[in-house]
Amino acid sequence: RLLSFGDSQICKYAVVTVATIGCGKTTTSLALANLFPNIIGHIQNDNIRRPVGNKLVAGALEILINRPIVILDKNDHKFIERKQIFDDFDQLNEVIPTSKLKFICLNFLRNRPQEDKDLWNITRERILERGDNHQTIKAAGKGITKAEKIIQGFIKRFQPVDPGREPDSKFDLIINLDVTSPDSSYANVKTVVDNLISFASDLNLTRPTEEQFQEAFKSALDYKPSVNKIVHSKGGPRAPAYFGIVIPNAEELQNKVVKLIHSTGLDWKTYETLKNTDRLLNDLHVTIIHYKSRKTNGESRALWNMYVKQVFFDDLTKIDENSPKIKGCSIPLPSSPTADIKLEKLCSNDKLVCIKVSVLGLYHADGREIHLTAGNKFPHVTLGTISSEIKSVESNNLLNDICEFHATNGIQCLDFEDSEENTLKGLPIFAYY
Ligand code: DGI
Repeated sequence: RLLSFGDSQICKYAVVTVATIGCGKTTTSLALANLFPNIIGHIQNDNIRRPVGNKLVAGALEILINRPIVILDKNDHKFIERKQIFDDFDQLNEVIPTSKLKFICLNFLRNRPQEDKDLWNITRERILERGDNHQTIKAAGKGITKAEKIIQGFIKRFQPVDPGREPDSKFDLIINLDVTSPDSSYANVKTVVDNLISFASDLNLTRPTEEQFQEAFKSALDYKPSVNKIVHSKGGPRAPAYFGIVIPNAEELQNKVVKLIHSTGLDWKTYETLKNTDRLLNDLHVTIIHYKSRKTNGESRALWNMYVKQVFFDDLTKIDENSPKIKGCSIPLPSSPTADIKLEKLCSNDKLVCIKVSVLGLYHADGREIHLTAGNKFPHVTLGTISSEIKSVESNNLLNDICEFHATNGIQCLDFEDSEENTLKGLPIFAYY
């Protein structure tokens, strides 16, 4: 592939759309592809199987093998999304010399203010007319449909193209379009063609006739989008509260703990209290990552997103989030991923007892490793707390005191022996809602 490109002197053009829903991205893209079938290819984000990841850019690069222009049809309404496109090209493109790869922005919403009534009215009307509100579900209490809520979300989050800063400064050409007139897309197609003729002069494009424009546009308008077009654009099933690792045999683990305590001959008062008050937990788990961790910093947010949007996305889509029984439940992930853990340290203060563990690895059912770290700084199993007011999350504080501050006051600790017996393998991973 590297060689075949070398033969050609022409440039390759990645056309990136920046818009919100209903601005006519797909209509414009299809019309352009109709006009220049051997030159312009089109890849649509909505038609890519979730999780999309870098598949949009990967697909665009495939198209660029045989055609000089590809349109990446996606809203890209935020800086971070545009940046992602550039980053994905950087990472995936092994064929096209950087100097020969040009980026063109189709700027559908030049300087649109965020609370733009015209934009809202026109795109909303187009989408509702298209019949995308197939579920006329009213979004809770607000009196608007799910489709309308999604359109509104995109408009609210919209960040206009700013050529003075990255990532938008990386566009080689920005074509400003308009969406306010009733047949804006038709005019936009012509604007794009004229710009391509002059900017991509190496391609020697011929300007189509008025008739050809009309024909190409008409068949683009007739296109029936897949059901996904709106509903999926927001991306994803409901996120769980956390992902965890099941300890399938709680009794066996408690026996290991008792054995360890006995081996020292010391009193573990809190553990005794838990046993005598029947507060040792029967369902034990290790939290891998919690939804709330997103809030702590950008890295945690990215990690959470990896879990939810990439690694376990297909699992989450299979879980029936509308089931009334889902809240408060641990649901085994349908693809049956597993984890290996090692018991490290039994820890206790006057409130709780827990085991510090290390997560040795997470695995898909076929044995492939999931290359993600645990989001929890100190993965652990809480064995029990002395009252219902003391929540299991307090184990984190105890472990933080022990591991970060080497606290000893009122604290008991015991190391588990580093042995096979204390390594638990193939434990199921679940989502807790
Ligand atoms: O979500 P987008 O890809 O940005 O928008 P789309 O091309 O799917 O267009 C949304 C709907 O609006 C679709 O039914 C086609 C229609 N449409 C597109 N451009 C125009 C248009 N309708 C009118 N009246 N005028 C246009 O210029």
